[in-house]
Amino acid sequence: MSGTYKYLSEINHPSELKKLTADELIILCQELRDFIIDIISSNPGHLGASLGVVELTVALHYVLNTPEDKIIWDVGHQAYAHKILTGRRKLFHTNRRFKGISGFPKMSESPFDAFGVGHSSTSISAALGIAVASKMNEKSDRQIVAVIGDGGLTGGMAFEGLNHAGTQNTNLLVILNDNNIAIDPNVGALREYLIDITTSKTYNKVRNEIWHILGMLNKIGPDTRSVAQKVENSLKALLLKQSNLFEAMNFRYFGPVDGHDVRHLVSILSDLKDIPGPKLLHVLTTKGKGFPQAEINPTVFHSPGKFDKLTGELIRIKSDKPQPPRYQDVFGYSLLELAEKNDKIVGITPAMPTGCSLNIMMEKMPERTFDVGIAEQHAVTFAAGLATQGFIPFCNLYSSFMQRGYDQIIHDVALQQLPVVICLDRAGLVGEDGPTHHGVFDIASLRCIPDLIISAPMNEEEMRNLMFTAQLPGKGPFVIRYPKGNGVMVDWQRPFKELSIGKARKIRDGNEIAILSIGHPGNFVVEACNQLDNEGISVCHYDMRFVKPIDEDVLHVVFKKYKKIITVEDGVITGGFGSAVIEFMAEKGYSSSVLRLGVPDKFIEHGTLSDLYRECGFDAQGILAVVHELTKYRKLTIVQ
Ligand SMILES: Cc1ncc(C[n+]2csc(CCOP(=O)(O)OP(=O)(O)O)c2C)c(N)n1
Repeated sequence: MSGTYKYLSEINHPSELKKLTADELIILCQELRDFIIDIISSNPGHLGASLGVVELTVALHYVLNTPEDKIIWDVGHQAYAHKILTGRRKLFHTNRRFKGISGFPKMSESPFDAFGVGHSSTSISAALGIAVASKMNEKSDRQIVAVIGDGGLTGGMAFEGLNHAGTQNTNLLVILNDNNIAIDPNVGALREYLIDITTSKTYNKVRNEIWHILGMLNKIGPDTRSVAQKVENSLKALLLKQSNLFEAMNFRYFGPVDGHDVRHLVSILSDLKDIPGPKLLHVLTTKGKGFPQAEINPTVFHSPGKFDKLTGELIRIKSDKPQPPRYQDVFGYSLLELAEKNDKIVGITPAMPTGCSLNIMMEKMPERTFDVGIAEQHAVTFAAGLATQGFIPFCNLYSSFMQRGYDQIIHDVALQQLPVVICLDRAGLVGEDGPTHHGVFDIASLRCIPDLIISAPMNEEEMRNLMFTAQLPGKGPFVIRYPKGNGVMVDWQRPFKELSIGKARKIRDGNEIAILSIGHPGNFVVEACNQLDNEGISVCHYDMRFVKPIDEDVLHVVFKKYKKIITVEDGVITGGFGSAVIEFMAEKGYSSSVLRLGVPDKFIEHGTLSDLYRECGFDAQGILAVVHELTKYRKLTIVQ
C-alpha cells in the first residue's frame, strides 16, 4: 500500500499528520478518498457521508490535539476517515465485519472515539457534557467539537443541546456539516433556512461587513482587543441576532465556508481555537464528494452495498429463481393499495422514506405522506394528532429508532387509545450496523403498555393481512413489527383478509415438544421441523402472530399437552415474548419446562445476520440443537 498511498501509509496516529505541509494535506485527502472507496466497494458500508467530510476530518485532526481534545460525531456514519487516521487504517478492511471494527465510533474501540454513536442528533448534548465536565475538572482549554449534519440537526435533541449550550460558557464548537441531504433529501423549514443563510445576499453582506470591521479593529493591537470584543458583541447583537438562528441561541456563528478547502478549514479551525464560548461553524460539503456516482445519486450511495470502484456500477447477486420481496416493500406496496381504498390512511416516516419504502406511496400520494425529518418523537405524536381527527396514520419507524418515541407511544397514542398503526421496520437483528441498530428491544419494552396490540408477521401475506386488519374501524393502537430483508416465498398478492386479533395459527401438530414462535423466526422453526421429521422427532409448532393480546386459548392447550416448550423470537429474551409465555404459565399454575430462544441479555455486536443468528442460537441450527438436547433421553425413556 505504501506505493499508492504515499502519505496515508505513514499515518498511524494523528500526530504524524501534523508533519505534513498544507499542500501535502491536499494529496492526503485524495489518498483517503481512494482508500475509502477501494475498501467500501468490496466490503460495504456508509460511503457518501464519509467522502463528504474527508477534508474536515483531516483539518480537525491537524489542528486539534486528539484524543485529549474531543471530536464527537453525530450519527457516526461519516467517521471512516477519522478511524483511518486514528490508528485503524490496517483494520479498516474489517469494518462492520464480525469481530472486526465497528462502522460507528465506539468508545471501547479507541480513545479517539470520544462518544459512541449510531442514532442521530446526540452530538451536541454529549459534547456539552464533556465540555462542562472538562471545565469542572479544570481542563478548560480542552477543545470540544461536535460535528453534526443538516439532517442530524432536524432531530429535536440537537435543539435541546443547543438551547442548553447557549447558556453554558464552555469551549464548545459545533460544526454544522451542511450538504443539504440526509439519506433522502433533507426536509422542513430548517432546510429552507440553511439554504437561505448560505445564499442570502443581505445576510452575507451584513456578515462580511462585520468581519471586515473586526479585522480592522483586531489589527489595532492587543490593548484594543477588549474594545473590539465589545464592538463585535454589540454589532452582532444588533445585526446578527435578528437574522441568525444560532446567534439567537447565544452561539457565535461563523461561515458558511467551503468544506472541501482543507487549507482554509485548517486556518479557520486554528482561529476558532482561540475564541472562547459556544461557537458554530457552518461548513458546506457535498455528500459523496470525489466519487461522481455518489455525488449524483447520494441516496443510493449513502450505503450502496458492493459496487465497481471504477464505474460505480452496483454489484448485485443475480438469481434465476424469483426472489421473495423485502418486507419493507410489502409494507410500501400494501400501504399504497390500502390507501387507495381508504382515504383516511396517511403515511409518516422520520427521514427514512427510501429505507422503509414509504416512497412508493409518496410518489403517488404526496399530500397524504409525510417525511418529518429525523424526529421519531414528533412522528408518533404527529400521528396521534392526526388520529384524533379521524385519520389512520401508518407511522413507520425503524425498531431501534422507535426507542426515541417510547413515551409518545405510551402517553400520546396508547393512553388515548388512538388508532395509530406503528410499523416497526428492521425489528430483530440487523447485521452489520450492530448494537446501535439492532431492533431487539421493542417486544420487551412495548409489551407492558396497556391497550396496545403487538403483532409480528411470519411472512409477507401475514404482513399484508395485519396491515389490512390494523386499519379497520375500532382496532386502536396497533404495532406491526417485521425484520430487515426478504420474506419467504408466498403468494403475497392475494386479496387482503381480516385476521382475528390475538389469535395464533397452528403450523404443524406433534407429540413431543411444542414450539411457539413469533414473527419471521417461525420460518427457522419450519426449517428445523423439516429436518426433525426426517429424524422421527414429532414437534408441534404455532405461529403466535400476536404478542399482545397473546392467544390464551392456544397456551392452555399447549400447557395441558406438552411438558417441553420452546419459544422462539428475534428480540431480547428478558421480558420478551417467551417471558410472556412463562408469565402465563405461572399465573395459570402450569408447570412445563419453557426454554426461551432469542437474543440473550447482552448487547450483540455487528456481523452478518448468519454470524449473529449463530451466536444467539435461534436460527434453524440453534433450534435443532435445543430440540436434540431436550429429546436426548427420549429413546431411553421409551425403552424403560
Ligand atoms: C434517531 C435516528 N433516526 C434515523 C437514523 C437514520 N439515519 C442515519 S444517517 C441519517 C441521515 C443523516 O443526515 P445528516 O446528518 O445530514 O448526515 P449526512 O448523511 O448527510 O452526512 C439518518 C436519517 C439514525 N441514525 N438515527
